Formats: sequence, structure tokens, C-alpha cells
Amino acid sequence: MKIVDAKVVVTSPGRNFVTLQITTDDGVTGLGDATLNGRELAVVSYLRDHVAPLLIGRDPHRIEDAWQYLYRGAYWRRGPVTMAAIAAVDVALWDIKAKVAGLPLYQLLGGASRDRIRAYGHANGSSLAEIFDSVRALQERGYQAIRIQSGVPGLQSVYGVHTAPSADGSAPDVLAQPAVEDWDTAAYLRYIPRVFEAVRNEFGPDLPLLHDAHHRLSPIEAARLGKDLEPYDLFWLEDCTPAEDQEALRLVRQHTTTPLAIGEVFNTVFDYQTLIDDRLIDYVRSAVTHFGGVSPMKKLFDYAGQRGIKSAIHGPEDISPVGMAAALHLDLAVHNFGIQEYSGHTDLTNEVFRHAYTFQDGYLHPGEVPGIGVELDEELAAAHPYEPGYLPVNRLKDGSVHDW
Ligand code: EZ4
Ligand code: CO
Repeated sequence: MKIVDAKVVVTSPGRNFVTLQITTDDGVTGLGDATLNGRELAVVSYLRDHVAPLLIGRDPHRIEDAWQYLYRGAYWRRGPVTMAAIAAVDVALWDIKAKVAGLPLYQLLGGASRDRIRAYGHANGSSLAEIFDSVRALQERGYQAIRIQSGVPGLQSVYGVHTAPSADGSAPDVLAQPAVEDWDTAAYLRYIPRVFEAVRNEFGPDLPLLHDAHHRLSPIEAARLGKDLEPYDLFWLEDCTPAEDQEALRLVRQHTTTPLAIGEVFNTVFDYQTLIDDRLIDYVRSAVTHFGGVSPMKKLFDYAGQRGIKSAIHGPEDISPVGMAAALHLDLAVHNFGIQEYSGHTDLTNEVFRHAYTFQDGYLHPGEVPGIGVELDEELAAAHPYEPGYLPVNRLKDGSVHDW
């Protein structure tokens, strides 16, 4: 078998998605997600200009060789653009291999280790009443684990808190110019424990609750938040400190028993080396889409599992259904699965990317269709072309930029 075509499709059915479609001389196609929110076209160029020409004529079955060729062969390694591009190739080749085998991808990853995949959803609100309503709405959709993001008194707009809900219950956080949000760590640290106290009182001790600090705290601030949240028994505190600094988590770890999760902006195993070796975290949060694909994610989970650390693949709206499907095949197969983030997509997105995976009673399943189980509707994709978009930026009260 030979690769005869590698096409990059950019579509914006509400938000931008970048998809690689590889075709073989037998007419088999494979899809890979390469969406890098707010920097999409950099990956498009990397794939179109630098990767696609290298794929033509290759044997699609040699997935590991293609991965090593693109990773080591470029000389310039790592980084989100490179690793999103490599991820799309890796997943598209796994899709092809599984289709040729006539098996859903999870069967090639060792088969199912579980029957279904527990998901968590995103609740949010600018008041406690709004948060409670949002939790109830998720429970009605079946969710059995819920992330809570709250507005903070005195702040105009805070990460994860949406004012204008759209079809899937979220609001676009992507604008043509970066929105400027405000931030005050002291106000946040004072307020968030009160939110979790209220949510626990309202919903009882059994509901798993999560929270994302989105890389905004210093180590000592994160340590304080972790301690203050201990009475409310969080499933995890996510991304508490800026992700570049693995040593920061050591200080947090020394002070709190609140479980820690990190990794959505990581792109290789080297970002985790200290964190895993020294057991500084409980969950690895990378996305198949940003970490070089299914192949390195499987290796990451096997490595993390040796330290009792579990998987928790990143699954926001800006991971396309292609990236989500790839994640679900891994989730079903790996033994040390923890939880899967899942917000769902708009109806239009689900039409552009028709998928076999399902969500029911709070649990996901990748389905039994050979490959990853996603079909791209190219005509509908073309009807919704790329729209420039940025994530917001954060500024403190004195006007200086803070982590968003
Ligand atoms: O802000 O994917 O846990 N989920 C997250 C996401 C990220 C977006 C950035 O593109 O933190 O909502
Ligand atoms: Co996050």
C-alpha cells in the first residue's frame, strides 16, 4: 500500500478545525485532527508545505517509522505546531490501519479494558444560582462528574464562565481580536473555596467535582488553594501553575492532598519527566491532537501507569470530533484510564464530522466502526470556511499581562 494524497481541510462550523485526510492507492482514507486553537494556520502550513510532500509514496502501515521520521527527521523538535501536525499524521495512519484490519482502533491498542468511558462536563456561572442550574442541566444530560468554573466578584469575565450560551451550552471563546479579560488572584483565592462549599452542600458528597485554575497561580498560591479545597473532596485541581515549570508542582504537592492534574498544553513526554518520575501529579491531561497522536499517548500512559498516575485526555470543544474519537479508542484500551473531558460539539460540527462515538448516561463509547469511526463531509466543511480567531488574553488591574 502507498499513500497517494494528503489533504488539509480547514473548516469553521462555529469554530475552526484543521483536519488531515490521507488517502492510499487502494482508496482507503484516514483522518487526523491538527486543530491548534487560535494558531490554526501555522499547523496548516506545516502540514501542507512541509509534511504532505514527505508522505506521498510512503507505506501507510509503517506508523512508528513515519512518526520517528517526522519527529527526529525535522531536526527541530517538539512544540505545539510540530506536534499537532505529527499527531494528525499518526491518527490518520492508525485510522487507515484499523480500517484495513476491519477493526475499531481500540482493538489494535490491546482491546477494551473497560466497557464504557466516564466523562466529565463543564458547569459554570457567575453566581451560585447560575452554577447550580448549570450543574443540574448537566446532570439531566447524564453527566456523573462535573467541572465547576465560577465568576469572581469584582471581575468582569473569567475563564470557563460563559455569558451567552450557544447550541451546545457553551459560548465561543474565540474572537477576531483577542478579548481582554481581567484577573485578580487574591479575589479568586478568597472566593473559590466558598463556591465549592456551596456546591457540596447543594449536591452532596458523592458527585465528583473538578476545577481548572488554568495556569494562573504561583506555587504557593496553588498550595493554598489545594489546602482550602480539601474539605470539599475534589476529584482534581487542574493546571494550577504555569505549565512550563515542573518544579512548581513539587511545592504544591508538599502542601496538599487535593489530587493534581496537568498537561493540556504539553506536547511531549519530556514535559512530564519530573512530574511522573517524582509522582508530583495524579492525572496526565494531554490531548491526542497536541501530543503527537495515539502512538506517543499510549507510551505516555504506560509510563504514567508505572507510578500509579492515570489518564485524563483533554477534550474541550476545540478538539475536533476526529481528535475526540482517537482519544476514546485510547480511553477504552488503556488500563490506567482516569476520566475523559467531554463537552460535546454543536449539531453542525457533528454533521461535518459524522462520528460513531456515543454519549449516554454520563459515559462515552467509541463505537464499533472500523478505524476511528469518523467521516468528514467535505462539501459541508467547504461551506464553512476558516474564520480568523484568537483566544482571550488576561490583564491584571495595573494593566500587565497575566496567564490566561
Ligand atoms: O482553555 O482548550 O480543560 N480545558 C481547558 C480548555 C482550554 C482550551 C484552549 O483552547 O482548559 O477549555
Ligand atoms: Co484545562
